[in-house]
Amino acid sequence: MSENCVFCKIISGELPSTKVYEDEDVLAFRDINPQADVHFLIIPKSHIESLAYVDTSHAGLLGKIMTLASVLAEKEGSINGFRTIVNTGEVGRQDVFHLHFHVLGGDKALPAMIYKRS
Ligand code: DGP
Repeated sequence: MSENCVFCKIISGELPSTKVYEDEDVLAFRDINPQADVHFLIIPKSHIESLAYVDTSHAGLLGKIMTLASVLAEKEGSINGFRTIVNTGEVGRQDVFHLHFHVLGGDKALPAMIYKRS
């Protein structure tokens, strides 16, 4: 747990979220500012700042997150595919510095690239 990290506060229950999935290692919850009809985040429960901070010891955790993406996308109603995005650091326009995998989808094709609606 990292003090002042909004996602650590969601994990601890200090801040509310609409949960999609939870186990001992990861939490998935709907994005507060959805950019598609389906938009949720999958995060590790351990505080890792970004994808730039992972190493081989995180391989199992990252594999679990990637595997969950397709299962949870379908559960959330994205039947015919989805997009995963991991914004990393300043160049990647990362806003929350707790590693998170965006999963976006729905029942219609997404734009070729994602631009923030607001
Ligand atoms: P990024 O720009 O990749 O760091 O995306 C951060 C995402 O986190 C952004 O799409 C909005 C979402 N977000 C930020 N704060 C909260 C929150 O308190 N609750 C939820 N559910 N999502 C949040």
